Amino acid sequence: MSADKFFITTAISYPNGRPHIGHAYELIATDALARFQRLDGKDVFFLTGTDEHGIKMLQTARKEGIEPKELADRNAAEFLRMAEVLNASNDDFIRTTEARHKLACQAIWKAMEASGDIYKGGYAGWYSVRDEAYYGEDETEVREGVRYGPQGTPVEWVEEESYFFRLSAYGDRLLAFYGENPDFIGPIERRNEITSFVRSGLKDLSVSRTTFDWGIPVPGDEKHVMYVWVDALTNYLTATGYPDPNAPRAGFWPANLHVIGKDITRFHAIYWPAFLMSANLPLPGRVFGHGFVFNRGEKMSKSVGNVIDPFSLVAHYGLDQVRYFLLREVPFGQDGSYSHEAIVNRTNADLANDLGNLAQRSLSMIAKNCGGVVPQHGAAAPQDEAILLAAVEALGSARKAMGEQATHHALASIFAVVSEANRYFAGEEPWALRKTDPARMETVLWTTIEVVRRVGILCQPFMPESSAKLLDLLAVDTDARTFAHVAEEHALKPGTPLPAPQGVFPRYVEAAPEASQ
Ligand code: ME8
Repeated sequence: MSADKFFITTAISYPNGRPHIGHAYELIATDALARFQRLDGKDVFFLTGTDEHGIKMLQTARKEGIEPKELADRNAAEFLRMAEVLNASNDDFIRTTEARHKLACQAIWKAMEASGDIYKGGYAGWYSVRDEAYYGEDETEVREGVRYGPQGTPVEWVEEESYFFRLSAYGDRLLAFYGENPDFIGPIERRNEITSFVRSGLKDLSVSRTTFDWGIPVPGDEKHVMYVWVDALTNYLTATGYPDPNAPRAGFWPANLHVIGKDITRFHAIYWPAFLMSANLPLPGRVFGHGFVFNRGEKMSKSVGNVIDPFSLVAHYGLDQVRYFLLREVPFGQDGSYSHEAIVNRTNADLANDLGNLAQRSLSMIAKNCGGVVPQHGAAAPQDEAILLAAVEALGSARKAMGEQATHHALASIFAVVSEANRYFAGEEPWALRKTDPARMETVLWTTIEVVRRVGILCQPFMPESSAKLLDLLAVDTDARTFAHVAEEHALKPGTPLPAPQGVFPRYVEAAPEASQ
């Protein structure tokens, strides 16, 4: 039997600038979700990429005096590099200027047209260049002589010939769909916002532009280019090989989960399902709108420079430290902020002290007292059984949490076991047992490193590189690291030689203040 398919996506980023911490945050979280499903036995397709058309790209390029494609090439390379630096496990990286994407966009357009949902009209309205969206007069307000849209960006009156999508016809169908699929939009706050927006009535949507040509031509009427959101949303289909039903990845549609930021929920939870309904295509399983991360403006080390840059953040604190911090500290779905103190605290308290020390102390005792091999274990005492069981049960809790995109809860369950294992280790005092009861010492050490093995497997989606190092120290085969291997029958075998112990989670040490001149 083939494994269940799981198609997960990030939003595709605008490459009109370099990647920032928000992009890194979304990619890291989606990567953890993708890795989790892979380790849980799913056949995962994880997609990310760049959204390269539209007026914003054109305007930035003009300002720099270059062609938009040149701007896209330059910055897309930075987004690709970010995916590498963040150790993202994406299976594909889509750029909307690729030929495969033009095919898909024109195909979905024709399918919507064939359903009678595309018509030509004239458009006049309040347009925000920044949001690339038209707003109704009632959604705008004038402050100090300037009119602003609902996102706080300036709007201007624009009139053009335009194709429209009959979005107004989809309100009832969307509401029925949300009703039947209560998990379609998460978290719940987003669902409520979207539902009440749809209830208040939908207007037809202008879906083409004639004022510029940096986009995908409308089939049959090439002086129009598609509205950038029709183009952008279709990327998810393009990557599955649409419209070719026999493409190798065709079976991945519909997507299971679109991970996006909360500011673009409307596009993903209203427009996208309406386009798909119109094109007679199946709808994605879930759209999750995460919160925003902000820099609270804490003073950072001078040598770091601008820490909002994800590259310097990773270079300074370490990749897995940044990944752990973002996934543990910020409840996924809510806004969060990061600060030097908070990252250092998580790095030192949870990683270096709790997990790192537990592994280091137990493994160095084994190196010294048990001949550097996995120790023997006698009959398990109730406290041994309890901690071993807790490590298995953490998988269930983490699975439930990750099913709801609650990365912070998943990590909390895993690290609760780490804390408990530290209490167990301290309470059993294996160093004292060395003289009084060496057999019991071995059992305690075995139990401890077996818990570390289980925890190490569970930590892989969040901290892939450090978890791999931890599992290497326990001589766990690389093909014995899936979630199925958390189970007792895959426990460490006494007598297995272990490599020399090494620290996996270094403490963050503050640099000495720079000498003032
Ligand atoms: O919106 N914190 O692109 P984008 C967290 N091209 N997430 C943030 C963030 C922050 N400070 N700033 C942005 C677009 N994001 C479109 C998407 S999808 C078919 C097209 C998130 O580069 C943002 O919410 O502005 C979005 O999910 C992603 O980063 C890309 O943002």
